[in-house]
Amino acid sequence: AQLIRREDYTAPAYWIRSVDLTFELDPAKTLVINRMQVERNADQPAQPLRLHGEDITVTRVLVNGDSVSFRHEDGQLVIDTLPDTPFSLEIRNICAPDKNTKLSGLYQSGGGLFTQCEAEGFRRITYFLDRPDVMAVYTVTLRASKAAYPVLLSNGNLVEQGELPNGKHFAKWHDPFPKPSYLFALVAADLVAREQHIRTRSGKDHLLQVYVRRGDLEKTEHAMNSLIASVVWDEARFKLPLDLERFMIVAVGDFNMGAMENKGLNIFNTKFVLATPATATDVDYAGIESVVGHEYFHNWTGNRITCRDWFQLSLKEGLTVFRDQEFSMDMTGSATARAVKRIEDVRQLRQIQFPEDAGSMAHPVRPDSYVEINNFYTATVYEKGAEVVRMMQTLVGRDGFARGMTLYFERFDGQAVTCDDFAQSIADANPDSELARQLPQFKRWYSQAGTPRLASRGRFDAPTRTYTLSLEQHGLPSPGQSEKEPYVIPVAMGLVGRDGRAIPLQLEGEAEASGTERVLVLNQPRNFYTFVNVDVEPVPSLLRGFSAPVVLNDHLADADLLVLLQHDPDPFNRWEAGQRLALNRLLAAIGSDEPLVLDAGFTDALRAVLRHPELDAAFKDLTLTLPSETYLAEQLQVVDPQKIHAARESMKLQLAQALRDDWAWAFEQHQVAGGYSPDAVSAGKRSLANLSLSMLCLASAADGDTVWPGRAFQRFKDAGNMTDRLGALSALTGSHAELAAPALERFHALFKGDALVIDKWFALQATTPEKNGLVFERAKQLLKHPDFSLKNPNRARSLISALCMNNPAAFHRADGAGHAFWADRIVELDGINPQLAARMARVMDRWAALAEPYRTSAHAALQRVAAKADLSNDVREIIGRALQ
Ligand code: B3K
Ligand code: ZN
Repeated sequence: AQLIRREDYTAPAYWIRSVDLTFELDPAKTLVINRMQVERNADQPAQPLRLHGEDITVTRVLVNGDSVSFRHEDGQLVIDTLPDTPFSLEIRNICAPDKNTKLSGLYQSGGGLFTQCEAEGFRRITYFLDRPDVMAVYTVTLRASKAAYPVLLSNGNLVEQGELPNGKHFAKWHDPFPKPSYLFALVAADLVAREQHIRTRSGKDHLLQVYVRRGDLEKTEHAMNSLIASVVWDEARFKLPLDLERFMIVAVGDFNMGAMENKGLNIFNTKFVLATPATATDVDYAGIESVVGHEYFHNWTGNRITCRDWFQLSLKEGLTVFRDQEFSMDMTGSATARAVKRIEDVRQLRQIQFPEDAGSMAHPVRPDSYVEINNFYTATVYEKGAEVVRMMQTLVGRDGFARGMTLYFERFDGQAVTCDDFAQSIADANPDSELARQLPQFKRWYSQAGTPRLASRGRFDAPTRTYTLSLEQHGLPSPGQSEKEPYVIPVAMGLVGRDGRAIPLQLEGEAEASGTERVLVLNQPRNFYTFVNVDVEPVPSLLRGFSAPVVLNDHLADADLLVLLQHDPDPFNRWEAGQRLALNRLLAAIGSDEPLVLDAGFTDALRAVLRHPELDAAFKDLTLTLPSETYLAEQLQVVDPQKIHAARESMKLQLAQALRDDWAWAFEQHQVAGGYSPDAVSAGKRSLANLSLSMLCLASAADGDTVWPGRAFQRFKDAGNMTDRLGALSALTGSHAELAAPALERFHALFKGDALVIDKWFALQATTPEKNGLVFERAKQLLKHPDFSLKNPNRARSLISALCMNNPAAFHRADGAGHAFWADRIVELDGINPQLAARMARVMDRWAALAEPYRTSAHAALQRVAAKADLSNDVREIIGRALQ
């Protein structure tokens, strides 16, 4: 395993201008004929041509029609003697899709053949310069049995199709846009398509298709609607039109991640395509909309302009996540629903990216080195990368950002570029902005790892009627980076009076007050801001909308937080104040041996939110949901998962009991009548009703009352949609009700054969709040369930990741059995699918912060995995970093 460094980048020694691929498709033995037009890169010294190749067998190599000698070196195919002028290179090779359990390259799923090439899967199909800065025009001919593979797809436009002898047929595709090999795709399978013709603003007609297995067609309506909405949105918001006559989405049941943006032929995990009200939850519907959007938006941010090298991954991923977040927000149609989406995104960031930034895999948004690039498709590259783009938008404004995007496409369309190129475009289009003035310093967000800490102190001076705010930042050390330079941090803020009034803002030196909210741009280790004409001591509301990905300590007392919870005009900070009140109490309980006893001040405040006549149901749901165990762990130097769990469960129960009548009221008030619609308002009502039901079942369990579990069971049976059915089921499992077991059994019987729903069945059981170790025992039994398989990534995740990642108290056991279970699964899975195994191995990133005895057993488990001789590079890199 070799460490690849960003600073070692050199341009390729050869360019491949065009590729003509012919596939004789067969699961056991697929023949690939690869004809390339190649030329030397005149800017590089003359040298042999080294082509990537992995798990494939070459049968012949021709240069300008003549066979040439070649050799293998470091897993590459090397040709030493080549003409100086452009030449044609033909390579024939063989691959075996039915043996490909890694699901990278060409593989089999459900009887069909599919590809996944990002990041380095194309080399598992044929020999190539498999790097994103080599862009070629592809022509692809697929030949296969017509009965087994009636549908033959590749990128671009269909130019020819027809019959062949022996029951075979063929299809020829041409993609006019030069692209890197990671965007190549082919599909050969027995599929059907939902089709939709659309006309874009320029008057051009386009064909949209969503391909699924026979029988799944009625589950594609939402995906198609999401695709149409994506096309319309990108054209309206960024003036980026659909550039292909045909745009296809194909769903596949075995897939390593969510979806893939192959040019014109997106390949999706079925999870992000298939939905009916009876089988998919509101969260699934929202996920489909956002992933369909994400992949579609990649067509410009990723495909038209791609990455020069994989260190620049956030160039396309951070930007495209930002775009899909904006899309989802714009789709909600209301200001509060936008805020709810923002809260959800920030929760996700804190839940996954913050721990990543604090653990063994911490890396900058633009990493400096990697062993296995697949290990760097991380929350840092994606979600923190999106926050960096969002900060740019905050600094230049929405219109300024749109101008920057336009300039970016003017400069770089059709090229493979860097994060610097992007940031420079946004700055150059806004020369008078704070971003342009401070660009080199701002770019530390790309180069420094770790979540910056921001501390604020306010001082009110009554005689001078001034309020002085000090903002202080510092970065924590991360692997390979002990010192951090100050960042440019946009801090959106306002001052709130204790009566709830938003105070007009006037900084010292300004002629008059203007507005009640502004963005302070912190760029020193410490900056001071003095507001004048302030009559009474205000409560500062800082980092509104989470304007920067930092951990803020504002030193606010409970009384201040209560003011913000009641009055902050910024819904994000209003939610945050509620979370902070809960967090303070939980952390106090975890740090002491006293049992947690909830005070009336807190429960009354939450009751007021729950009963509030104007707040949205979705907002109430988020505010009344306690901070997760993972987020709590993030606040602690030494993490005791059992103590965290006990404290949080205790608070949940007390909240359930204290607000009992209010939960009952909320449950009744938030029933959604009529047919199912996944819109934000209905979804918000359902989530609040389901939370209420869970709380009511919890309270009932504590005092032996069976009315609410009975109602939950009834609702589970009668539910008209999956959101309510699963909500009721989880109210039963979450309260360890006796009715949980029969309900689970019934659920399984009802949905037997629907893989995505059975995934939910596994995941629900694996994430049930632990009680007496029984949840872990059940998860272990489920390993032996006939429906369980490690080979299907969704299924493996639904049990293993659900338990190890999303159920800390079931996983971190005093007897170490959870850690041993993890080690066994990683070793087992590594032999099948290293990429997936490496992803699951990440649950140990933060093992060193665990309290004893968890720390010792985690360490032992890591060492057991490390001791395995033939570990993949993927898993070895993760484990190696954890043990460093
Ligand atoms: N670009 C792909 C991710 C590929 C992951 C390879 N290990 C999906 C996406 O981000 O849209
Ligand atoms: Zn992406």
